[in-house]
Amino acid sequence: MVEIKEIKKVPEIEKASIHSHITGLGLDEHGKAIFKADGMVGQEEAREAAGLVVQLVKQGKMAGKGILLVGPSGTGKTALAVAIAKELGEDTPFTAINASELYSTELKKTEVLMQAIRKSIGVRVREKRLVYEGEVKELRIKVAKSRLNPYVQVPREAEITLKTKDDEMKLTAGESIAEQLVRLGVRKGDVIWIDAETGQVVKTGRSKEVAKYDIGGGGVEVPSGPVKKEKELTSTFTLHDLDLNLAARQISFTAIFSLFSEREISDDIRKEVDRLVKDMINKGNAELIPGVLFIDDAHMLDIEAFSFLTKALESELSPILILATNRGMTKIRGTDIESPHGIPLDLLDRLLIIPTKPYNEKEIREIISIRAEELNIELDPQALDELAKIGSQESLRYAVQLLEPANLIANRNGRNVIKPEDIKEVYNYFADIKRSVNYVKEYENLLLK
Ligand code: CUU
Repeated sequence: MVEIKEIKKVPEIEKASIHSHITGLGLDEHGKAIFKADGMVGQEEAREAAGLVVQLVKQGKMAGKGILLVGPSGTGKTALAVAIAKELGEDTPFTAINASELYSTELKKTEVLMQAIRKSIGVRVREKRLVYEGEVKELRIKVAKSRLNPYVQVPREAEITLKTKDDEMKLTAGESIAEQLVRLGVRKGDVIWIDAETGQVVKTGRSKEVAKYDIGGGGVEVPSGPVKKEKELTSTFTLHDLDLNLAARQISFTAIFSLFSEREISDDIRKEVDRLVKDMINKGNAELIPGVLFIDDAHMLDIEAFSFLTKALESELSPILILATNRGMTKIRGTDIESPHGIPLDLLDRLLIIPTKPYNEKEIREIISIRAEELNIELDPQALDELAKIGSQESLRYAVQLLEPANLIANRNGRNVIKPEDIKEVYNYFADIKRSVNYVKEYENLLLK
């Protein structure tokens, strides 16, 4: 039986996204916004402006420039940034951070920014790899209880019988391959490739998952097994993935490292990765994909962060920078200087500003209905009206947030369709910001004692 060597990937915690319904800007062939398309609703002018930005990016005319989205909270600033990334292509990296994240970690703020920038630059690699190829004839995943949560079972080991052209081959593989097989939903009859060096699994056929390419490859023994062949694989990584991979190699405590992924990456590692990537590009084996870095609440950035970003915009390796804010004139953090949106003028000069406007009830109704569909939640039309009203009186985000608890209540009442009374019930359970502030005011004397 062949043992596959494997390299553990640094785990990423997938955030359940409230923007998962957005697949693009929803523009027609003349760049005009369709009222409801690609998961986007209304906000026509901003979407059309964003469409122009996408065109400029594609023509290489956004170098050294960025975008500033200005508008009240819940007016789709994040949604627009997501849509721009989607328009730029399927594997365009998208990173969203809140400016306050810079100040809430052990890491230096410029390090947080640097990591965010490198997460937003993709490298598409084409490479000939030695792979095991075959149709899955039998697959057994052994599971164990998770250490973190004993009620959850996690894949521990996999035994795969691959039917190859003229043979059958049994492979045993450890945890990370077992995990990948589960994640890719590999079933009997699928054709898969397993990288003979890194143990990364690629499934072909039903899903078009990309391969994971492992940089360097140094020190990994290729097991001598039967059917191995050379295959050209394309995979996309971010520069940050490659930094982490190389860093993990160097300390060679991959497992321990993965527990502490919040870690400073040395300049040496970044330089080495840049060198490797440039080398691959020169050889025609890789290309860069500039992605989108979205920074929300940009007025919370301080003067140092702004100068770091201004410099980053000028460098040859820069993502598309999209800042967002809901502030007008305010002090630039770390100074006594007032500036529009709290952003220094030299950076403002490089930003194209796109305003976003509050939604009307009809638009809110459509957005809520798209979210409900995305979450597989059914609302009766009156409940949707009720929620749209709440959305326009309180806030869109509050209304969207009520969907899941309202669904729970409907289920408890033996229904799988949300009725207006369920909406009323959750509305009473959970306060919107206005009511919670009033509540505190009302009981100020008691609460502050
Ligand atoms: N079409 N869905 C939309 C949408 C539109 C917003 O977080 P968010 O982007 O607002 P901001 O960053 O300005 O605070 O919007 C809140 C939610 C999440 C988003 O995907 C959805 O509403 N949304 N505008 C479809 N035009």
